[in-house]
Amino acid sequence: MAKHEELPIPIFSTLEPVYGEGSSEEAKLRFDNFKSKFIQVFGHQPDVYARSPGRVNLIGEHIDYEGYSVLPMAIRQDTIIGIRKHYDDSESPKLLRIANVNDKYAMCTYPADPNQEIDLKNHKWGHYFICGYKGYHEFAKSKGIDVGVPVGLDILVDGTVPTGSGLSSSAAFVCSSTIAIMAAYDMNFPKKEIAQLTCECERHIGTQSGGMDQAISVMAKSGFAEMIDFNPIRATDVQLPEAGTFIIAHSLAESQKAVTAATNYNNRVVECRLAAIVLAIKLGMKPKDAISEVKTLSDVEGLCVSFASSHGSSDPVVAINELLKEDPYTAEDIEKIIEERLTIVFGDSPSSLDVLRAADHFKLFQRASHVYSEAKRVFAFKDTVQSKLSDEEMLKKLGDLMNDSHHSCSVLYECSCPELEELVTICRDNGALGARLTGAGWGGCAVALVKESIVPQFILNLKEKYYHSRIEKGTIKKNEIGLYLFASKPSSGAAIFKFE
Ligand code: NG1
Ligand code: MG
Repeated sequence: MAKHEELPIPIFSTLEPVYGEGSSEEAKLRFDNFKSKFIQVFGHQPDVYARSPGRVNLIGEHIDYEGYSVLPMAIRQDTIIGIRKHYDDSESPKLLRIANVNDKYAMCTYPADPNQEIDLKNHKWGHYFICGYKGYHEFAKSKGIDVGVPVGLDILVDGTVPTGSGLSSSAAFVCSSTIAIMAAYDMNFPKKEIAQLTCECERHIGTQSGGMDQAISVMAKSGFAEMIDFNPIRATDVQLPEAGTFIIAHSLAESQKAVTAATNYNNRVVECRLAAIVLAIKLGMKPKDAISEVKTLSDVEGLCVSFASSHGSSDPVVAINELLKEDPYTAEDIEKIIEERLTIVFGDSPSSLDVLRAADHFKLFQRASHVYSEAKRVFAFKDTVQSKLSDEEMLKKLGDLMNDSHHSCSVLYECSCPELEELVTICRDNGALGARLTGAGWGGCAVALVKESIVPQFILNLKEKYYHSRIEKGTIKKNEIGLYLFASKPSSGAAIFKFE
């Protein structure tokens, strides 16, 4: 049998395989409304639909772009895209018209030219579709597939993943867009290729993302979390313990990664690259070679073996304790070590140059400590899940790893925020075995591991201790609470729907 990741995106003619027997009434209603809206806006039905889910990352934060494995699961919240090609297209210029089921998002219109530049200075919600559009055309070109002259497209979007929440609404949107475009052109490819492609697509928005979100959105399997490895992308099923439930709770602080990229997400990517280069040099590499060859902290791990002969350990955490200083580095400090100007090192990356302009120091020790220790926690988490420990012991150990991960994100990576700190503390005070921020951080959601038997009480307590005051202040409405606080089971990955 072909491996899961070698299979193409499944094509279904009914909703049940994705939304299940029980929840299919709700899903049917959603798709009926979706179709009516499509007809109302464009005067026709869509040719084809694609869906791709959001995800919650259980452990392994901010390490995917450093080449390390992560452990997310897909959630039921997703993005649906309906798409229709203009067959007899006399319209000029040819346009992509992107509408949303939610009136909050006004229709966006773009030229059908796949080579258009995305205007990153003026962020529009439709840009995420264009990421998929550009990316698909680049991919097709690289495979020698002739997509033909661009035609107009009508597109409708319905997303249920809360935005800016660390649950990857962006990847759900980019993946469903890319898959819808691909399906509109009657094409399909192995999931692992689509995971790689959609990751590259999302970079068009200006974040130097790793590939976790797209990989899980495309490759998820119902009932399993997945261990995602990179280079090449691979997914391994991880069966979670039944005695525990993962609760997702939104801090209600929105993290706008596309807007604040230079000061947070891309800043960390640049700091990790610098830490990797400096470490490689300290481990004996020539500065010139380090600059050209070392891209991520995982690239340096092999060099630590040489360090073992003098220091008795090849653990990169031990190496950085010896070789990097705890005080922040200035640009000049680093330039002295690497014997090159930073603007030259990052000359081919405009978004990194933005980071260099915005930053006056770089915390290389702290960022590298986080990445190397977090990478180990992912394997410890997977080993614990697969161990023979009793339920009690297993959940306790998983909870401890989640707490350690949060501590590292908060103190070493500095990607938490006061609201997340408050929320994580409340989770732990109310019986969570572990709780941590999930996704990029700086706002968004926490994920808590809770014993199955206390789930209802835990949710009640969180409502009272975190959300009540926010309802009183008018931050959210009482009837919206279920959007921000819910238990989550691992859901299935991307799918195409073609109804008769
Ligand atoms: P969120 O903020 O949940 O979309 C981001 C990155 C991931 C990963 C996490 C941190 C994008 C699309 N996703 O996730 O690749 O690096 O942060 O672990 O930028
Ligand atoms: Mg995102």
